[in-house]
Amino acid sequence: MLDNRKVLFSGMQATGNLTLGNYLGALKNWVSLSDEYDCFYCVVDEHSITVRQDPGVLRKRARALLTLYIGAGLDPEKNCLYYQSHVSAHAELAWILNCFTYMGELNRMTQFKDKAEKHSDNINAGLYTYPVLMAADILLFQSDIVPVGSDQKQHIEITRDIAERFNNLYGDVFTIPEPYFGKTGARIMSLQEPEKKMSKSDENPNASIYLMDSPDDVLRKCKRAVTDSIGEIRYCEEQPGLRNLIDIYGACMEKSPAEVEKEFAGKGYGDFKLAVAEAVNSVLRPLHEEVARLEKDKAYIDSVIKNNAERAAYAANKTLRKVQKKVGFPERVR
Ligand code: ATP
Ligand code: LTN
Repeated sequence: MLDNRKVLFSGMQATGNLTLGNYLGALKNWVSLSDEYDCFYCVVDEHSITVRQDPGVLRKRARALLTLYIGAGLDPEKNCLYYQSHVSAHAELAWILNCFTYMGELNRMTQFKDKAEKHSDNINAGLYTYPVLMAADILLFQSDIVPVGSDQKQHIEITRDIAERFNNLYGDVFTIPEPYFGKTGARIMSLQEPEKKMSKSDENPNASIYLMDSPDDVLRKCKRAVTDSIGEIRYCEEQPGLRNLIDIYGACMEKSPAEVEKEFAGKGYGDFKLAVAEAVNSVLRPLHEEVARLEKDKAYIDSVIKNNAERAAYAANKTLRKVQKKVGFPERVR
């Protein structure tokens, strides 16, 4: 790109339907940071196949996710929005970085442990080396910051460790990235089990609010959200369900937990849940309208996919070539 703004990279998997947690923990921050940085927002479809996918469904979801990026407010003229699988440098750098990552480091990754438990019939090597591909994503673009939800903290730390190890051996090849966790919404919890994060792969449909849920679905799920028998709207550890609803309301309405407590002092849970549903719907309504409009414009989305993949490949190949040279691969004959 033309200027010397700092670089931002982030990505989301095209698995399952996106939840409010993905929006408040990631996408919303992406939009607010997009003016300040030179941004690459990737649909990480290569990460998705670490868990078995139906090919047709994956293809559809990847496109829906890219459309959602634009619908949420990321301008594809200003931000590079693309599919990971369209830029072969991701997989190529991941291979090299695999050779600079220790099994001991990967053994410590909690996401691997969680996913291996969940998919015990398919504990594949890709699932195990998932963080190395993620490191390649980030390091390819010499990224300065990576906005993610707090569940990705460990993956950013291993990325930094791999980059530092490589730089110590070969000189300053990679920029060391910093994670960025938003002020609110960094960890939205399940509506049914508020000690677990809201996840798009949760089997209980009442546990998660999906970004494409209708206003009625949102209202029903908020009404059913697990709370407690204390009866006071307070932001504290002993009331995890309520605390989560306060986080959701606060993130949607741009208010701090203290402001929310004050606004609802003396009110009952029923009234508060209605207000949470309305706040969520006020965020989802414009998103639904924009996505519906974009879905009709197939040629436009196709042109974004093509142009942005070329832009991303150009930037990524610069780093890849440098790395290949550093590790001793023979130069290309022109
Ligand atoms: P899964 O639950 O299927 O593993 P996921 O919902 O975590 O997937 P990802 O594509 O892995 O989805 O994550 C996309 C982004 O959304 C990441 O930055 C992640 O940190 C963030 N994120 C996911 N769930 C939440 C949540 N409950 N609260 C806040 N941020 C979240
Ligand atoms: N593991 C991430 C998705 C992801 C990502 C990335 C996020 C893959 N590559 C690079 C930031 C930067 C997750 O959100 N679960």
